Amino acid sequence: MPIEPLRLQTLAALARKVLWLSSWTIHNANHIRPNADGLKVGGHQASSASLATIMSALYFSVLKPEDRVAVKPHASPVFHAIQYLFGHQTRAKLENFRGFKGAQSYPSRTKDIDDVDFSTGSVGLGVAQTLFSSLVQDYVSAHGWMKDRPEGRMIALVGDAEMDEGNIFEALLEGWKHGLRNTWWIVDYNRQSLDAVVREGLWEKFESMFRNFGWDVVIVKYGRLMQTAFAEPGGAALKNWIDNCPNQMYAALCFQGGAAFRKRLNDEIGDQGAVSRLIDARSDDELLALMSNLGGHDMASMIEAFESIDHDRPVCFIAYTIKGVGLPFQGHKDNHAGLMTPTQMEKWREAQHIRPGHEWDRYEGLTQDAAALDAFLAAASFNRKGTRRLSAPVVDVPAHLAFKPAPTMSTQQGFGLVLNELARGETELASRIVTASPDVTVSTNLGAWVNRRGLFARAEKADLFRSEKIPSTFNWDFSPKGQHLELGIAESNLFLLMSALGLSSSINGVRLLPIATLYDPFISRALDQLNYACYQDARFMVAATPSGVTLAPEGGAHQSIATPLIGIAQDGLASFEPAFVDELAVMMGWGFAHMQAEDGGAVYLRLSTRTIEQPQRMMTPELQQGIVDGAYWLRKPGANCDLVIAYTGALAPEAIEATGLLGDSHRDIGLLAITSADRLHAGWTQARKIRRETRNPQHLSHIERLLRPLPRDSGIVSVIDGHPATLGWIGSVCGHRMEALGVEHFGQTGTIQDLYRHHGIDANAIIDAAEGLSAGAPVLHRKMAV
Ligand SMILES: Cc1ncc(C[n+]2csc(CCOP(=O)(O)OP(=O)(O)O)c2C)c(N)n1
Ligand SMILES: [Mg+2]
Repeated sequence: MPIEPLRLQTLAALARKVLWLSSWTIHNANHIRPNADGLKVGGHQASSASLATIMSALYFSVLKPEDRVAVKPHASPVFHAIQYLFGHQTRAKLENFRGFKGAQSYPSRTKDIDDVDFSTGSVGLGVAQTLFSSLVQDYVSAHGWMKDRPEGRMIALVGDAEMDEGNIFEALLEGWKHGLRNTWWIVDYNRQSLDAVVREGLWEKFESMFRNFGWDVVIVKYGRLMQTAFAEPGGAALKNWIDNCPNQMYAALCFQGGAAFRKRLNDEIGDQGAVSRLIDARSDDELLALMSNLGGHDMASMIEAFESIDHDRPVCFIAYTIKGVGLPFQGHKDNHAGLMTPTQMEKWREAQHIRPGHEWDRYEGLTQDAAALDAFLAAASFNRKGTRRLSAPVVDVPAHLAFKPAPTMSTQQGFGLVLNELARGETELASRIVTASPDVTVSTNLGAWVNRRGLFARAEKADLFRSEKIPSTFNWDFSPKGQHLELGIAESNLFLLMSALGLSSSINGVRLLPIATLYDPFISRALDQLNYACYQDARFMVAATPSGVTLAPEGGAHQSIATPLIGIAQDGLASFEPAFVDELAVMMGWGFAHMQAEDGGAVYLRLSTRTIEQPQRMMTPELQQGIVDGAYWLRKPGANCDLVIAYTGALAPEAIEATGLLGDSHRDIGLLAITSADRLHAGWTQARKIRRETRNPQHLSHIERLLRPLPRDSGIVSVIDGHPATLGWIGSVCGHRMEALGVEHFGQTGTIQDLYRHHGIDANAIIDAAEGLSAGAPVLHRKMAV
């Protein structure tokens, strides 16, 4: 259907305004803001410019309230400019772009005020996030929770070089497996990256790849000016020249301008009668306007492309653009961080009919009537439902999560038992849990949960082994009611899926409680994805198992050393490492509540396959609090304590044994169970801050309350199956001498006992360390070699 001319004109005018405002925002931050004293904050005028038209088409006309968008990081100024025109962004924030509390360099869900749907920044991740958000929408829909809310399209604006990121391809494959729908990726095909001009013919690779995965591909190459010229006599020759012009050359000519285009065209096709007339009929400016009228800069072509989609299959739009279009450095290969000089800006300002001092005026320089523009923006379907952030009620979490106890267990096993118990019940909590695992569902003990709750797929699919009556431990039927999402091995997809599931209450208005399981060492494989999920404030639980060198039989390649430090350092992630299953049950219960709390976050449980003896004890409120706060006395020291052994996780038996053996030579030993180095450390930092701010010396953190009563000369030996620095800071809390044991090298295979001895984290190593710290009597007992 032809696009109504007035609508088209208005949209084109708004797109010009968006280009102006985004460039001005960057210019202001670099050249005008009072603190811009020679320190250029940059801002990517070129990278932004290439999306001004496409994004204006989307936001001002195409998007519906239920659609969600991930904007290419460097198009942030365009996004903010659009929201400014809508009235969702303030001038003060734009004037403070990239400044403290100003509009963010890259759109941020948590830091920006203008309703960013998905944060971006680390390229590739926002793109895949849209794919997983679409799968989550399908999940919510299949479970009957959408009510009468229409399904939205999950849309990514993608840089062409961004497509180099492998995580996008991993996601594509997963999307295909799950019958992806309602996903649009719009590639800003400006044929430039940060450093370079992209390879020739890249679009062909994109096209065949997307089609291969069942996507529709829409290539928007030529704008209306071009299409009109192609219809003129000689137009076919011009089109042929454009199609064959190498990317570098086209970019260089766009930079050089109309005269350069004329010379090159005349040199190459100028003797062909009709085409010469076509070229000669245009001034240099007109020729440049024609040659830079690629599809992505043509409002009519983009609207038409978007409105032509009449199905819910995923679509990849390849929109040809020029990086920096309309700006003096358009097409220059070095323009990624390019900034217009004040002189260039001044010239451009005049050309845009913008009066000095009126640069921020919303409609300055436009010929349209302000009231009509106001009405047009107010009527945009994007705004129809007001705020885009939804919410969902908090799901009740019982005070105690049950599990079937056994005298000896591993925490991994315990994790399976807690989930199995939840799966048996009919609680709201259980119905909102969604699990996923990258091909390690069985080996991370999720099997029992999946047996009871089933796998998710939009269409029913029975387990063939079961229908064929072949005995198997696992009866895995797929159905729209299933609660486990089966993923391929790629860990990247796991965390991006967690990011999507973990934002469901905000995006779909439906609370989900996602749980991921994976092998602990492979957290590093998708660390940026985990970081990204946390950055967006997605709420999920990760059970990472097995871990450390304790996974001995799994072999050296899988040993994880750094993950406890990641647990401490990762913002937005509360990390725990239980030794016993009753602790784990407390952590999981707390975790489900934390995942729903306003100021909560995601949760990481570092688990183990080591079977150890379980304590027979009551879970008192005090013990429960200690576990959640990060530590409790397994053996409380008295006033004469001269040694504390502090342990984490699977090394509990070594710590307990060493405590026993040291009993004869030490008067009074404390045994400190550390359940969360992360929360202990965070509490300590927080308490110091509060003390400084309130000048109240009484405000103590949990670790301070535990250690303060100890005599100053008692020593602390800490031990963890992970990097020793995880607990090494504890000595400085109250100034105790300390020796931190842990693992600093990996790769050696062996039995658990071999490896504990090799890495110096066994009972004897603890005893040796204690001896080194104490001035007291020599140790009488050591563990005999077996
Ligand atoms: C994971 C990651 N690596 C590197 C960067 C730095 N970086 C930002 S944009 C960019 C090039 C982007 O090129 P393209 O996607 O084509 O976008 P364009 O600027 O051309 O629009 C790079 C390397 C980043 N933001 N994220
Ligand atoms: Mg590019």
